[in-house]
Amino acid sequence: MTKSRKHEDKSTLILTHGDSDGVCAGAIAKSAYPEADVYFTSPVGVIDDLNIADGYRNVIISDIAIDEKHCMDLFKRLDEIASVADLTYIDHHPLPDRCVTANWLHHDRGICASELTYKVLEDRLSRDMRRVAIYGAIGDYYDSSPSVKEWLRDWDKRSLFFQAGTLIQALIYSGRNYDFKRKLIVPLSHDKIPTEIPNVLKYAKEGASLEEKLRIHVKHEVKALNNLAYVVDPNGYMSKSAIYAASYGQRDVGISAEFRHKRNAYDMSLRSRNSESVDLNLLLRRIAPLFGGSGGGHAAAAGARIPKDSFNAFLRELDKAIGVQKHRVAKFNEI
Ligand SMILES: [Mn+2]
Repeated sequence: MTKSRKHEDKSTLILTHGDSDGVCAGAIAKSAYPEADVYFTSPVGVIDDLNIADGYRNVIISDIAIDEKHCMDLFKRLDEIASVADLTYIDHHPLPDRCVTANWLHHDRGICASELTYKVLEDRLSRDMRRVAIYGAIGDYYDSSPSVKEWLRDWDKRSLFFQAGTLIQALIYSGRNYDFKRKLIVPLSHDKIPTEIPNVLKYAKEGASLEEKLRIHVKHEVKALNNLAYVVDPNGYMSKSAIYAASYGQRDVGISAEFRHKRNAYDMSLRSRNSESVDLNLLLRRIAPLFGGSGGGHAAAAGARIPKDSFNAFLRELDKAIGVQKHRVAKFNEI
């Protein structure tokens, strides 16, 4: 009995993203299926990584955006898997227009992957795992959803924010250290508080001190156009640099750009502090291709890659388009 049960549990595979929302979503899924194998993947890597799904009877994928370029191939592969196994694909990133819906797809743009994973697997979960979902929500800036606000009332939010901030800072510091992330999933799936998990406090402290150096660097190096502020080669966390570029440049949109020699292009992280008026995903999907690049993501947080020679022209065009978008929303609100 025990043996066959174990065999049944062994047949679950979880593929998730390596950021804090992805790790929390993975831990929640692991809590629902304790014997599951957990691997980290990415929007670009997921098709190849799905090769390991062969032989599993239950496959859960969380927080992996469906990439525009590969969405048809990915859907085909996922349909194949769904025909021989139970497939649950949980995501909250914008879907490419060409994507049709499927019965294995659980999609909601309004909440983070951790909250959605908790909701999809709720029958198998302890109610306390809501706390892990809240960590993920804070990590992805999705903590003002109705459920997260309600769930927060069950906790002392000062203690919870301390745990969430510590976990998120440690995960950002750990970068591509997937060994650390894999080891973290197990205690997190048991709802162990992050400060009790090995190395979490140490990494969080290192991360905080690096971030402080970066903040001061961005403060001195930031440049501003009319609607956006940017910093080039901040040599540190890209997303945090973008946040500090917006705050010290005093603009709605902050950008950090890093030159990639291999690609002769700039990789960018963008943040909008006014995502109701300025939707970065919409802007980038339209403008980046005009400059031979690509881009997209969320309304408030996005990424882009632009060839070196078009970088300055791209920034000016984006700056102009942000102004137009803001103006339109302001006009609409007047009516
Ligand atoms: Mn996410």
